[in-house]
Amino acid sequence: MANVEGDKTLRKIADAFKELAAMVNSETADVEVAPFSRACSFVSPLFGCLGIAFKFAEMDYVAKVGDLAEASKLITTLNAMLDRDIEGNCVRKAGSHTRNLLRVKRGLDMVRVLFEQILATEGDSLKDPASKAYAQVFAPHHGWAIRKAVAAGMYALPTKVQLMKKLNEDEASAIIQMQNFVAASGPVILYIDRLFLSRELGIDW
Ligand code: 1PW
Repeated sequence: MANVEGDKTLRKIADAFKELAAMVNSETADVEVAPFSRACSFVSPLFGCLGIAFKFAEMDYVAKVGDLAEASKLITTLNAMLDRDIEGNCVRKAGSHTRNLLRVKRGLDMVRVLFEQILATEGDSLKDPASKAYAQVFAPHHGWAIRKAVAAGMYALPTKVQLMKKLNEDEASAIIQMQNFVAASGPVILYIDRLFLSRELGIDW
């Protein structure tokens, strides 16, 4: 199955997060919802490339990024978005922007760890890299049924070579873009964690 988004998925992801990282690293960091949700939307096709078993992960991620894109029409910054939910007393409510942001952040973190693991792992199988990324980022927050479904899905992952083909990447350029995303997403993820922690909202729910 060809990647309908064309041949620039990894580059688009890496470039968008480099820009976000530059905003985060600037002294006056007040990241806006629109560029954030836009950057996150570039990650969606990647989930789609990980096999039919991750269709649910993709659907959940796409819906939550879509909610943030909607929010960006009314609310300018991520800071303001959290403050509004605090005022509305709905931070942890299902479907709140703040709760969706926390889920989307985990999706980004999982891709970050997945790329780190792919870069560090020999061989063609994605099972170990994906299992480690899931175990580190999502498993602590998922119940037994979802963990079992994800474990089953690990057997339906494409191989590394198949993934490269779907992304229309050769290995050399894919390695560079994955390294770029790992480097750029780190500060962005930390920035989001700090949005929560500075308001004592916690990030483990
Ligand atoms: C790279 C290998 C692929 C591993 C992908 C693993 C991701 C698994 C995510 C599965 C999510 C689908 C099931 C939905 C779970 C929701 O209950 C949960 N969402 C997440 C992202 O954890 C919580 O969403 P909620 O209750 O705030 O709407």
